[in-house]
Amino acid sequence: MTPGDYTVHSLIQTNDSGFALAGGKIETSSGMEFWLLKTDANGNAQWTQTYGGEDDEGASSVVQTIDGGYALAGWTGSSGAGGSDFWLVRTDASGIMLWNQTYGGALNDYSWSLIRTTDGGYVLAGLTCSFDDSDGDIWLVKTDGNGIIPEFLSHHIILILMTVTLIAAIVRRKSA
Ligand SMILES: [Ca+2]
Ligand SMILES: [Ca+2]
Repeated sequence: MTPGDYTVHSLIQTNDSGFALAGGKIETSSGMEFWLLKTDANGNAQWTQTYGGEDDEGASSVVQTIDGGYALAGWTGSSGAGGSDFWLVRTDASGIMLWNQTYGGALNDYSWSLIRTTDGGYVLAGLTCSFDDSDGDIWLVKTDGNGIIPEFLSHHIILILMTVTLIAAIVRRKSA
């Protein structure tokens, strides 16, 4: 592939009877990028957006969110924990990025599928070489509506509770 080339990996119908297509676009300066194209009901392009860093990233999935925005998932080599990581990008209805999150370990991790869950969160599925037994495992990542993995959240809550308990114990000892 050369600069200007595209790949398409995902197609959905949007809530205005148009379509959204997601994949990768090769840029001259920044390698492959996430690429999102919105069309009207007749397939006429309305707008297109790209997202990414200096290294390669590719979008494998797009879903529409309740507010008319979009969530794209795929992989990025530009940020994260090392190699490629799962990458989740949330946009508004015009494709402007609102936030993004990476998930993964030191080796290559590729997200190939994305769904929106009934609780307003997301589930990404793909391949992980970071958290596997030998030559790659399937990896499911469940996040809340902000792309945060709830386990991380509960770890933080436990840490806060432990800190509060410790401070309370110190205060009790000092006042005793
Ligand atoms: Ca890139
Ligand atoms: Ca990784």
